[in-house]
Amino acid sequence: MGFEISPEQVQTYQEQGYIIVPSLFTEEEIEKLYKVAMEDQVMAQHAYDLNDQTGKKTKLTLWFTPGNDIYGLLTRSKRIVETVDSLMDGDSLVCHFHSKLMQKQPKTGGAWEWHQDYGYWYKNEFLFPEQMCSVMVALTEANKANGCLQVIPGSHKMGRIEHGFSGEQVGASMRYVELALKEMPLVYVELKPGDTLFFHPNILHRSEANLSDKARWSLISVYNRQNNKPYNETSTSCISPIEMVPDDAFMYIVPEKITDNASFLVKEEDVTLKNN
Ligand SMILES: O=C(O)CCC(=O)C(=O)O
Repeated sequence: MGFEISPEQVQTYQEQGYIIVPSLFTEEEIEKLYKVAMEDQVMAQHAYDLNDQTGKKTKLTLWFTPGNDIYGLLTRSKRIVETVDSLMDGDSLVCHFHSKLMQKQPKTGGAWEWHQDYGYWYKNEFLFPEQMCSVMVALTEANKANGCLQVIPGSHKMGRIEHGFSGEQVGASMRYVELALKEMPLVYVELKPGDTLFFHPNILHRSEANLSDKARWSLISVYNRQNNKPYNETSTSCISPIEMVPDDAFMYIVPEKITDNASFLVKEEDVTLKNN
């Protein structure tokens, strides 16, 4: 155990807008997390459906404050916090904006339209996207058949693209997505459980519906620097420094159950999810 990002990986992130760290979490760790997540009544109570344009639904639960529960121990783990610290611009302390448990169910799990995460967070009035980073930990296998993430490597260098509403989601201007695809490839991010994707707020990405008979679950956490204060966000988690925990805390600490102290997002009816 123990992971330290290499200078080559930092350079790849800067050039491509993402890196995949294979097996950042062990099979045993992921089995433990996935089992808790599947049986977690609190997660289920706070889950909501996000409709894609065809009415297919992605189930997700979003919260702001990472605690001593199993999810918090993962998002606060040294191997993730130090990695995002190396990838993000700036030097103020690393904070946690929010985490989402993404539950893309077999046959019904919906698509995500092309977007940049900063297409959402711009609306929260964060000023410095380079001081933010998203991390996706695969809890199940993610592949083409079950609607894995697709990215356009290098597209983060285009800067922020205009976004409009796309059903209940925010979608990037398709004109710019089409132009991006003339210049850059489309890559399917296939992951094994425990593989972890670090991606830039301006990389264009999407996913297709899960038409397979296998679920695709992942945990996506977003990090921010303390000095990158949003001017349109009520949660203060994104400017509250993370209390980092050692990598093995995840296995040796008996985690608490997640509670309402995590500050779950409640989906407002008819309002596109500004926090994505
Ligand atoms: O996991 C997915 O299918 C898409 C998630 C995504 O695009 C996001 O959270 O920004």
